[in-house]
Amino acid sequence: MAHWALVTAISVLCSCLEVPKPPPKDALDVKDVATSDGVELDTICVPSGVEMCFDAFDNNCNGVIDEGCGLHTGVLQFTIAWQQATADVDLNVNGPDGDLARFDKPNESGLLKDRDCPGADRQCYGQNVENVFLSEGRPRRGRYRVVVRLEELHDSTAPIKVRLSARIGQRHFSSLITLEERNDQREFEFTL
Ligand SMILES: [Ca+2]
Ligand SMILES: [Ca+2]
Repeated sequence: MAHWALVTAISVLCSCLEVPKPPPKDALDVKDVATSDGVELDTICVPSGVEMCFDAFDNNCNGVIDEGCGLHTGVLQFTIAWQQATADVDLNVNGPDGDLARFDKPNESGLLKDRDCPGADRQCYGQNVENVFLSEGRPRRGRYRVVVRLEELHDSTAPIKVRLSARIGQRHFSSLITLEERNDQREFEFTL
């Protein structure tokens, strides 16, 4: 009995002295970034105040874009915003498997899209934001291709200025791009 009591006491002691595991190595190391010619990409977030909604910018630099605004977020997040109410700009994000993030269900990479603006019935009310985020699973390594494209001007006047921000783990990327005419697009590639 004394032996078992001793074993129990040791195991309790050991559980109390358990050394915490070191934090996992950052699996979201960004190995490479590429953009269309002439596109500037900021990689340092400079706080400008409290978070503002629907500007696709991490104003408070907490690593999350437009939080508290009804958008979904995740350790991967790609967001665009533009001012002209009727212009139709699309955010197309392909995961490492080459599959496009859609609305109905997560793609092979776990990416999901949660807004389509301006929307058929103008349901975005002039607050034009599109957002793609990691909805399930761990981020897959590989190349994420992000395309921002001016689909239709409708009665808006070109050029259309679009803010793109991306959150990749702890990394921040942001770019203000100018789409000059219908079908004009800019591309970004983030390789994890
Ligand atoms: Ca934020
Ligand atoms: Ca914001």
